[in-house]
Amino acid sequence: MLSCWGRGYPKQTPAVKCFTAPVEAFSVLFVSNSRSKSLTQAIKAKALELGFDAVGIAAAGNADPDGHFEEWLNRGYDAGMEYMARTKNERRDPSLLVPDAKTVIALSMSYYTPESEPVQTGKIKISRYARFDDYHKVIRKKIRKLRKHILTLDPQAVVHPAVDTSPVLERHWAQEAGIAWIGKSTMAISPRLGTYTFLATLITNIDLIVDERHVDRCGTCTACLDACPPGAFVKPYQLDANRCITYWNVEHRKEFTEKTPDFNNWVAGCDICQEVCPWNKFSKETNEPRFTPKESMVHLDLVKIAQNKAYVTELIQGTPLQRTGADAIQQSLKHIQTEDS
Ligand code: B12
Ligand code: SF4
Ligand code: SF4
Repeated sequence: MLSCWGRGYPKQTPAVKCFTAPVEAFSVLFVSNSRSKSLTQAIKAKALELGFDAVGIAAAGNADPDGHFEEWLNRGYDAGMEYMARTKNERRDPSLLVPDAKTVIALSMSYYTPESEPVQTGKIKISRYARFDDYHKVIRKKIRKLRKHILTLDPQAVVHPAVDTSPVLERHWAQEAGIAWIGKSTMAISPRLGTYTFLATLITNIDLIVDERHVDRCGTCTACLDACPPGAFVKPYQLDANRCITYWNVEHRKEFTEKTPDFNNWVAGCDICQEVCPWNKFSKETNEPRFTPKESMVHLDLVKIAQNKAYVTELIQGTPLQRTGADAIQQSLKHIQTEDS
């Protein structure tokens, strides 16, 4: 079989065709395979040219084959993020987003900068991913350009680009496409980029050459599980958002309750499970100038944040925290200051 089509032939093609098809069909398949190969190469080259640090391709199919996502929802680990359950069918099945979906192009982009090393131990912090221009905007532009490029290569193609907010299980596709594995922290980890990466995907109805699934390289390490202050990991690879600091200080926009954990000085987001991950010694500095941390997001003016809502609104303008809002940021700071007293 391998000698017939080569290692990367799309997984969903029935293997039997190779041996039973008549000569004409054989040549059609051969042409179609070499077309898939050149399309794949062209798409990957364009993705790298657009500034992505990794690109891989997976065969589209059930995104939750082991039922982990279903279990996560059933146990209520989605906390107040009701959109996760509402869109569960689409997250599990990419063909609900692109009819006859064949492949998923998975992408990642580093946002690591050496300046983002912890400079404020014991001080109030904003998570690294939120210290600069909103990645949704930056990456959305790039995936739209990649989609356009695919349409010039194949005008019949249907392509659904997604970053974060679309109902796509992005980490699953990153692992299937071989660009990362899902670690015990649930972070997608690349051995040459670490965890400080954003993910994106394009679901398509075109046949491309698929990559090997990434193997798990966490080994016996448990650093993230041991370090998480509120104990948000129920078990390795499973996070209960009800206990995660990031859920409470980024996603939860209502008043805090008795279940709200201590924030351990994180006013927005939390990087603890990434700071302890040994794979981050392989982090690669971002190539994206719009991912340069804003000085005012690294060295926080706590008096102004606490007392001046207009200042907070200005501070988070254009960053991922704009969606969280100034009221929520001020509420989080107050929560931290009460922890300290
Ligand atoms: C909801 C959400 C959250 C929630 C819940 C996080 C979670 N782990 O589920 C909250 C608000 C807590 C959150 C926090 C953060 N998030 Co978030 N989040 C998402 C979102 C929108 C959906 C994630 C999701 O589907 N969760 C459901 C769970 C079940 O799926 P999963 O996390 O992929 O987990 C897989 C495995 O854990 C496995 N699994 C589950 N249970 C079990 C059990 C066993 C035994 C096994 C073997 C496997 C297994 O199966 C799951 C499905 O494949 C994605 C964007 C997207 N569309 O995918 C971004 C995303 C995951 N977030 C992202 C980021 C950057 C963060 C933060 C780092 C931000 C910060 N610094 O504060 C933290 C990290 C916290 C953490 N350790 O996950 C990035 C992650 C990039 C990366 N390299 O992994 C994403 C991909 C956004 C993006 N486009 O870049 N997030
Ligand atoms: S982001 Fe913070 S609170 Fe959430 S799982 Fe990671 S270490 Fe725990
Ligand atoms: S800290 Fe260790 S266990 Fe956790 S994700 Fe990183 S390598 Fe895996």
